Amino acid sequence: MGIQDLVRIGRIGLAVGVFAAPVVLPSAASAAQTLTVSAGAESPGGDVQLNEFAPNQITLNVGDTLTWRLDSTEFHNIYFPSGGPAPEFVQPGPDGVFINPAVAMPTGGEGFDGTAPAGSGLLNKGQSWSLTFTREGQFPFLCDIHPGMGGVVNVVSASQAADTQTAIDLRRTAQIQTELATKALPLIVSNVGEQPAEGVSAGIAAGVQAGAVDVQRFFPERVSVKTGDAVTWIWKTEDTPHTVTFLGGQPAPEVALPMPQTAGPPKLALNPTILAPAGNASDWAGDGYLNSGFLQPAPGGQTPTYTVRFSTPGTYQYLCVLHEGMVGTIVVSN
Ligand SMILES: [Cu+2]
Repeated sequence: MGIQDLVRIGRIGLAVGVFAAPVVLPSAASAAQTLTVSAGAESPGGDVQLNEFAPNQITLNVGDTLTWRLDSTEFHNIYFPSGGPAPEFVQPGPDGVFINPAVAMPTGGEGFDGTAPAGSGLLNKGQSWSLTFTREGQFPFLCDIHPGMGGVVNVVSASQAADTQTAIDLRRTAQIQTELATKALPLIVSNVGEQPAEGVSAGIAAGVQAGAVDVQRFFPERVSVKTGDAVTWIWKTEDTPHTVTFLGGQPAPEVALPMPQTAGPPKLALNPTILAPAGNASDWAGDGYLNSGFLQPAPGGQTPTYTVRFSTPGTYQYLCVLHEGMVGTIVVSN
């Protein structure tokens, strides 16, 4: 989720882990060095999100520091479970659905020896997080938000060969360009839209995805129908939730709401206004807030769809409130 609002709230209300990228030391043979990798990547327009670390296998010498820089609109965290469980991103409770503080907030210190978890907290585009590796070993890490997004830091003794920034940059560029060319482009080109169901005039794919490659678009983006026609959106991704939201002149709702606690930092609740369906989709007159709610199947559940019948001529913009720039237009004419 490119939830700028959430992280903005986090920066105001919480100490979300933000560290300035350390200065890269001159590459003297035995001096500890700082190397930088990407957490997340994206197409130039940002509509294709690559939910992966680039590169995701890094070899360091003991004492070296690795910096992860957020290079995507989608937010991520970096978490070293150190043999323990990976925390869930969201936690449903009796009073709402909350972002897990173990994901949202930094965990551990600046040095890491693999004996306890370490985590960055939520990072937004341009932010970075660094960890200095003080012991040899193989240390797996992951993003708690995106299933399958992970990597390994391999820490070797000072006398063994380790990565250089030049080698990392070459691997990063090759990885990102390969993903965009061989996965994202075919996904986009092959998605010509969805067949409408019976009684429906147009079908629209709400996002398409192949593993780490997440295309955050509606296909087709612009659809023309007649008054009284219905349009169905079909959730086409593998795990990314989307919404179909007509704002009806209102500002886009915040994705996460800080809920003050009697002690400690506020809890971040997912806004019920975006989680739940709202408005009369079976006969929408083109005004007022109309929302699908989260389009994302329960495990093993059916593919979600959302159908709106349009009763009033007009040109209606809609968006996914979770993904910046994911927009579409429905033109309704007599
Ligand atoms: Cu979306």
